[in-house]
Amino acid sequence: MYVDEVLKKVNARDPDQPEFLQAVDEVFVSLADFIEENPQYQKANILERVAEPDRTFIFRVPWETDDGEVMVDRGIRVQFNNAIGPYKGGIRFHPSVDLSIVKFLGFEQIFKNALTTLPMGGAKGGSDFDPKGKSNAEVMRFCQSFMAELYKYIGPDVDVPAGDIGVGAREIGYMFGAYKRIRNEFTGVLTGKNRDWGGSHIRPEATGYGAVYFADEMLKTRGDSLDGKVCLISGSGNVAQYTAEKLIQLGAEPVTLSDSSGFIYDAEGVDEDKLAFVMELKNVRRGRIEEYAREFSSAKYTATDPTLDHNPMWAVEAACAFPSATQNEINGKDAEHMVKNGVFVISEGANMPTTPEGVEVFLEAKILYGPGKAANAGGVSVSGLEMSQNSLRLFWTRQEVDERLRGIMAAIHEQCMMYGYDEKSNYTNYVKGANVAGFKKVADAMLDQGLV
Ligand code: NDP
Ligand code: 2IT
Repeated sequence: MYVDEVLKKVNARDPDQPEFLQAVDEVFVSLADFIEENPQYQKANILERVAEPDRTFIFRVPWETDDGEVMVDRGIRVQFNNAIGPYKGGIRFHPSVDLSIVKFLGFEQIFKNALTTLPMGGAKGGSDFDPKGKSNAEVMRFCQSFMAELYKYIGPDVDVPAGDIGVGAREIGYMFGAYKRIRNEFTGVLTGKNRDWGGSHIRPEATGYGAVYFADEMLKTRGDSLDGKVCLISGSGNVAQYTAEKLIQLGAEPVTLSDSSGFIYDAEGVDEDKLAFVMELKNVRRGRIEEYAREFSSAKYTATDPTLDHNPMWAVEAACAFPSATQNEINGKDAEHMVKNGVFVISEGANMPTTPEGVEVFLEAKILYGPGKAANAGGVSVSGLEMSQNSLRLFWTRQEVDERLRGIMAAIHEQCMMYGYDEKSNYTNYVKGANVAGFKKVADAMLDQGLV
């Protein structure tokens, strides 16, 4: 079969890129029926073309520590596909970043961006630089060195990066300053900028808010709502924080948060005041989530145990889960624990947080499972709205952007239903729905534009 043949070729070409191959496999397998029913895609060999990036840049990033030590990190930008708009996607700074990670994220971004209804192609970038424990001056020097090379490949109509793990407002500020100086132009070349100098209202909140709006849309199909629901959240960074904020506003009760060292379980729930503590802890002092349990006696901290074959956080009794840390943080065993302990709504704030075995468990249990490329598309959507505002040279109000974000998440949900709903079983497979809807838009654009 065509899908299997292409998968074999992609696997043979990059056998050392497990995350990338995992992402491609998930998308292609769920496209199999659609491709068979629509032979025009096979005829133009769209699958093989869409799995190969337009181009990849890998570059050296030298910088100096405060002590004068010379460091060398690696920078990567993968421009994957620009069939429906300029390349768009975040930049990740984390020691685990390599070509496989950036390609998996860039590949996902193609279809995610297509779902947003906005004109954006797919890209991703990053570095194995670890911002943890670095001074502001060190982070600034790194960002300036990173941009001294990246500026050659990006531009407001070419490729517009943004944040991801380890890249927030601070890093975007330093990178924007460096780009502006080198190019002597003030343009919307990056999104996630501070609002005083070109950023959009709601961009910091967008991924978390969007993931909650998506969960709300899924619940509505069962005549249910988030009100009163106990929720698990992993991570404690940008996405986790604003997921918690919106959940609290909607009357739900987040009970967990985590970082790479461990997780907290707060039986009384994370409320507004406790969340303010987390934001100060993580965004200003850049401390560890363990401190939460020292501050609030209602909470218990559990350190990460690498010898376990599961994460006990996912075994906490709850109705909803918002994985918001990193890829493959939920394995098959975790997924089984979740389903057994009451979780029936999963809205993925992170990119590919569930392993293929875990996804299988969720789909078989026929619960409301919203995969990352649909559920976390709110972030890049408001990035798209930031680009629009930059082009218009004006700012929309907070309320206007939030309404647009709500509308976009509802539109994404509708697209998932269109291609994922099965009348016979009365069940929506959001994985299939998101993949087919995102793919169709990109593939049709590729057909229109010829063999390029
Ligand atoms: P942040 O850097 O703000 O926060 C990341 C959080 O996840 C931290 O709590 C971090 O803990 C934890 N984490 C990161 N890597 C690991 C790891 N290998 N193991 C365990 N925990 C880890 O990033 P974001 O909140 O922006 O991103 C979180 C997820 O959401 C990512 O998957 C990202 O790709 C995705 N995403 C982000 C968007 C955005 O707009 N920012 C948009 C769409 C998706 P620690 O501090 O210990 O590392
Ligand atoms: O994974 C993602 O969608 C992001 N990190 C946000 C990308 C963006 O361009 O806003």
